[in-house]
Amino acid sequence: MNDRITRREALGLGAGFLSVLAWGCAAREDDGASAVGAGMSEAEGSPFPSALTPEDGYEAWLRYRPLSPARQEALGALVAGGIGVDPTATPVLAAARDELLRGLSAMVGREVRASSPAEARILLGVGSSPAIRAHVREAEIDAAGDEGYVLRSATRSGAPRLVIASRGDRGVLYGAFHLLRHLQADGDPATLNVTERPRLPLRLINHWDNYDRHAERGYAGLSIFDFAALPAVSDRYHDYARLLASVGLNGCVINNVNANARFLTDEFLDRVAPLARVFATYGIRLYLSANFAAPMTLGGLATASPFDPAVQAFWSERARAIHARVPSFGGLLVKANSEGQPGPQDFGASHADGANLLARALARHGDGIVMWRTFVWHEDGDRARVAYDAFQPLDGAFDANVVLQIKNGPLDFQVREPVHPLFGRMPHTNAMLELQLTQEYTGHATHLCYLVPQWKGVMDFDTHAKGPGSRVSDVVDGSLFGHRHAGVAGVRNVGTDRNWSNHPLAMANFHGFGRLAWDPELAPAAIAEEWTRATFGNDPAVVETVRELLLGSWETYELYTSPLGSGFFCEGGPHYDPHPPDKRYYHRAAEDGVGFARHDREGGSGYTALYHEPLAREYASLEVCAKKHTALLLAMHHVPYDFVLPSGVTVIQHIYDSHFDGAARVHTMRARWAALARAIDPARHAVVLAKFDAQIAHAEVWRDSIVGYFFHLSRVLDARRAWLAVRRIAMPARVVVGEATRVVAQVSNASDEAIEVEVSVGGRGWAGGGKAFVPARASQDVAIAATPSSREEPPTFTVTGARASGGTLPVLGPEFAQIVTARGDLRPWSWS
Ligand code: GCV
Repeated sequence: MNDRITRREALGLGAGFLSVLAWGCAAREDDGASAVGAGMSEAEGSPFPSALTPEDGYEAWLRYRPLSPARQEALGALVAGGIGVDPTATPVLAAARDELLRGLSAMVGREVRASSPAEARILLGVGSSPAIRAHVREAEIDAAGDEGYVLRSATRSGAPRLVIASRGDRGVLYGAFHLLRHLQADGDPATLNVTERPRLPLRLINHWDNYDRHAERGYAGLSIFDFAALPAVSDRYHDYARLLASVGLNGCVINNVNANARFLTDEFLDRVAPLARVFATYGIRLYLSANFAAPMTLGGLATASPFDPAVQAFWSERARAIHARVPSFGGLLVKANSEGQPGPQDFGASHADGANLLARALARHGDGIVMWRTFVWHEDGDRARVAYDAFQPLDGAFDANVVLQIKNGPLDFQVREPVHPLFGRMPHTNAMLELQLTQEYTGHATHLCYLVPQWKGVMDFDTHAKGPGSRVSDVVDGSLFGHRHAGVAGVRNVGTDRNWSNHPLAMANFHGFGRLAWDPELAPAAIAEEWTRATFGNDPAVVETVRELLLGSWETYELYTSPLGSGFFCEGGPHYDPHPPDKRYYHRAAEDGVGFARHDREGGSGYTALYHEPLAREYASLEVCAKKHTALLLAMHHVPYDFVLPSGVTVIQHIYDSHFDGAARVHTMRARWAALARAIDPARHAVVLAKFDAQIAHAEVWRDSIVGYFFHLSRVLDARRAWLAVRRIAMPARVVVGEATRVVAQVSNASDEAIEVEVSVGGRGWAGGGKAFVPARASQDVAIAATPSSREEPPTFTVTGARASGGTLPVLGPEFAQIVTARGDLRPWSWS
C-alpha cells in the first residue's frame, strides 16, 4: 500500500466515529429519504441491472444517441439529400459540416453524407453565397454578425430544407451546434426558425495549468495540455475544441496566470502552433498568460520597467514572434503584483503603465488584447476594497486594447460574496468578468455545486451605474459603457480525467458557463435542463430529477458551509476542509457576534460606499441590508448572535438550522439520484452515487465544525437540538509507535445539563481514552494518553480522531482527523 490516503478512505474511517451520531439518521427519516431508501437499496444491489450501456462520460454533452423512430422518420427527408456547404468550405465550415455528419448520423441511425449545395437539403454557408441568399435575406444575415446565425426551415420544390447561415464561418459552426442541441432535446426540425448572436464578445476559458502539467486548483487529473509533448497534438485536443465551440466559447488561455516566462519563448511558440490550429478550426483563439518579469528572465535585461526602451523593444519583439507563429493568437492574460507575481509596481510604475506596455507591443503586430487581472489583495484594513482602491483611480488610463479582468466578487470565489463594485465604477475602461468553474471553495470535485445560478445572479446584478437597469451583463457585453472588448472568462474545471471533470455532474458547470456567456438572459433552469437532456437523455424522470439536483446544489452547499455571506470557513491550503479559526480575519466570528463591518460609519471599512445608490445606502443600513440583502448580511455587518433576521430567527439559530438542514439535504439528493438507478447507465450512475456518499460524509464534517465552533464562541444553545461536539485535537507533531502520546480533544457540551463524557482516540492502531466532566454550555479540553500501536513498522498511515460519549446526547465531530505518515509525522487529512 502506498503512503497516501484517499479522501474516501479518510472519510470511511471518519465515518466510524460519526456512526455514533443520531443526526445523520434523523436527517434521513425527516426528509422522507427512507422511503426512497428502501427502493434505493433494491436498485443499488439490483439483480436486474440497468439495460443501458455503461458510459465513461468522455462524450460529455456531445453524446448523440438515436432519436425516437418518429423523429428519425421526420429527419429522414432532410438528411436524405446530405449536407452541403456553400461556398467552398473553410476549415471552420468543414468542422461545422463534420459535426452535423457525426451527430445526425448517430441520431438518425444511418450514415448521413456530405453532398453538393444543389443536392443538399441541409445547407450551410456564409452570406455571400447565392444558395444561402435564396432562403435568408442579406440584412438578416448581417444582423446576426460574424458569430451569430440564422437557422431557417424552408422548402424547395416541395421538399423540406434547413439552412444555417451567417456572415462568418464561426456563426455557421455555432448554428450547427444549435441544430444538434435542438434535436438532442427531442426538438422538431420542421419548426426551427431562429436568429441568435452571442451577447458577450470575449468568451474564454482560463487554464491555471503549469508546464509540468500540474493544474493549480484542478481536481480532474493533470492539465489537458501536455506542453512538453507539443507539437504533438492528441485527439483529446480536438475533442476539447469541439466541447468549447459547442457551447459558443471562442478563446482559451492555455497556461497558468502564475506564469512561467517559458511560454513566451520562440521554442515554445514553435511547438504550440499546431494546438492553436486545432483550436482555430473550431473558432477558438489561443491566448497565453504572461510573466511581467519576462524581459529580465528571458531577455536578460536588468529591469522590466515599462518606461525602459529595451523593455518596450523586448515586448514588441515577443509580440511579433507570437503573431508570426500563431496567427490566431488572441492576446495575453496578466496577473501582476499579486500573490508574488511580478508587476509594474515593482518598478515604480502603475498597473495602467504595465498593461499599456504589453498592449502597445501587441497592437504593433496584430489585433491581440491584454487581459489585466484586478485580483490584487492584502489583509491590512479590508481586503474587499483593495482591488477597488488600486484600480478605480486608473479609470480611463488603459489603452483601448486592454481589458480589466475582474473576479465576480471582491474576495476570492466564495460560495457567496457581494458583486465586485468595480463593475459599475470604471466607465472608461474595458471590463470582463472572471468566474471560477473549478470548485476551489465549493467542494472540489466531490460536492455537487452547480454554479450557474450564482453566475446568473452576478450577470443580473444591477450596478446602478447609469441608473436602474445597469446590469453587470450590460457592462461585460460592452453595451453599457460602449466598449468593444468585453466578456467573461471562466477558470477551467477539466483535466485528463476520462470524463473531463472528475465529478460527472460538474461538466454541467462547464456547459452552463458557455451557455450563459453566449446569452446571459438564459434561465439557469433552461440551461440545466438542456445539459441534462444532452448528457443523460430525455427520460422525464431523469430530466426533472437531475435538473432539480443541479439547481438546488449551490444553495445546499452554502447552507452547510457558510452562513449569510460570511465566507472563508475553510483551512488556508486546499480550501476544502472546514477550519473556521484559520480565517477569522474574514468572518470575524467572536464571542460578541459575527460578520465583517463594511458600512461607512464609525467602525466600518467604508466598503459599502463603493457602490452606487441605492445600493450604498441599502448595504450600509443594518436594517435594510438584513431585510433586502439577507444573504449578504455578514459580508456587510458585524451583528450579535441574538440579532433577529427577517425570518424571525436569531442569527445563531439560523447558523445552527442552516447547517443541519444543508447536511440533511445531501441525503435527500443522494436518495433522489439513487432512485434513477435503472434510468441512467450503471457506470455513470455508480460514480455519482459514490460522490454523493463522500459529499454526505464531508457535509457532516462541515456541519459539525461550524455549529461546534459557533457554540463554543457564543455559548448559545441551539433551541432545536442538544449535542456534544468534539472540536479539535491537539497532538505533538511526531509520534512514536508504542509510546504514549498526549492528545487533547476539546469537548463542548451544547446542552443545559452537566455531563460526564468519555473521550477516546480512535483509528487503526491507536488505543487510549479518558473521562471528563463537562458543565452545561461549556467547552472543556480533555487530555488523553494515547498510544499508536500499529504493528506496521513504521506505520504506513493511521487516521486518528477523538470520540466522545455522554448519555443519550448525539456527538458531533471530530472536526479534524490526523494522518500519521510513514515517517511518523502528523498532518490533518486532506485530499490524497
Ligand atoms: C492562480 C486564489 C487561488 C490561487 C489563484 C489565485 C488567483 O488565491 O487560491 O490558486 O492563483 O486565486 O486567482 O490568481
